[in-house]
Amino acid sequence: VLNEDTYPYEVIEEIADFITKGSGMRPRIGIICGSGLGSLADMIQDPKIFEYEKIPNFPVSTVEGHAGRLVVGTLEGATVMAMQGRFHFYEGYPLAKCSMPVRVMKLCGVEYLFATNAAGGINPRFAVGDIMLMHDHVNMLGFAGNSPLQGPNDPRFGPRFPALVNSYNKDLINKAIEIGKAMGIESNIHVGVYSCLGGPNYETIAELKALRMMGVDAVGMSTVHEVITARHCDMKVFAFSLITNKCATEYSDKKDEEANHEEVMAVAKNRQKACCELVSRLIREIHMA
Ligand code: NOS
Repeated sequence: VLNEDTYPYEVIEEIADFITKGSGMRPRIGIICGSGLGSLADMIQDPKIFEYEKIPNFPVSTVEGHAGRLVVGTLEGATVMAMQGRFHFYEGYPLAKCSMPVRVMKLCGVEYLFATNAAGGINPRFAVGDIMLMHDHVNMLGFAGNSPLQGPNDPRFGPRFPALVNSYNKDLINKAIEIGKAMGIESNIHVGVYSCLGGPNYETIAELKALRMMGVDAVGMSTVHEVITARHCDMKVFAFSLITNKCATEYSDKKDEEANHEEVMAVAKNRQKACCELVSRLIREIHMA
């Protein structure tokens, strides 16, 4: 019987086999769709769909705006698998469980992880609807002694003490900047630092001020544990935040400065076309290279 919260190599292998056999594919690129960005997976051609509840030993996602299925197929000629619905710490799952699907991707053959998220903009230069290409992160959960890599290390995935400098692939960031120019949205594209908090509550003003002082540009409740897991097993990582709201870093009585999930979803819906184009063009470049 599987202990709910530990996923031995053999179990991950079983899940990966289920997906590669069921789809007849070994995908090369893995995509994680952020809140409201599920349409990234809708671009996939000849999709084979696996509902999370039908995948043996897979968690189910509980967040509004996340469908809860894996979509395997081709995009711009490349074989891809996309998670429509990710797992967050605030759902009550341990981090290792939240990022377990990244290991499934690895054993399915994935070399590149594309992680996307909706995030609050802390950098005052960011506007709602902008895209921030992640070039680094501050792992607040890690500061607090939590990591998806806690517990016994299985060297078949990676080393006990993985380095995380240069986690965000520079070539892919540069390519994405060029694509942004070609799309005519360069003024809406930034490069910055993301931080993940546990959630589900949004941040206080004092917390946002503190994050700003630490050099954080955008804040959310996801992605970092997935990136750590992906780097541990030596995947190339590309990640971006869609800025769905501006975080107030000064005290004010204005109600409209409070973050809320409806706004997050609405902005994501509005901007998903640009996000889809960025992702598909970048995948095309990887596939052609
Ligand atoms: N999200 C945010 N998380 C923290 N702070 C923010 O300002 C923010 N904006 C978007 C909640 O709406 C969902 O969207 C992200 C979080 O990751 C969360 O999953």
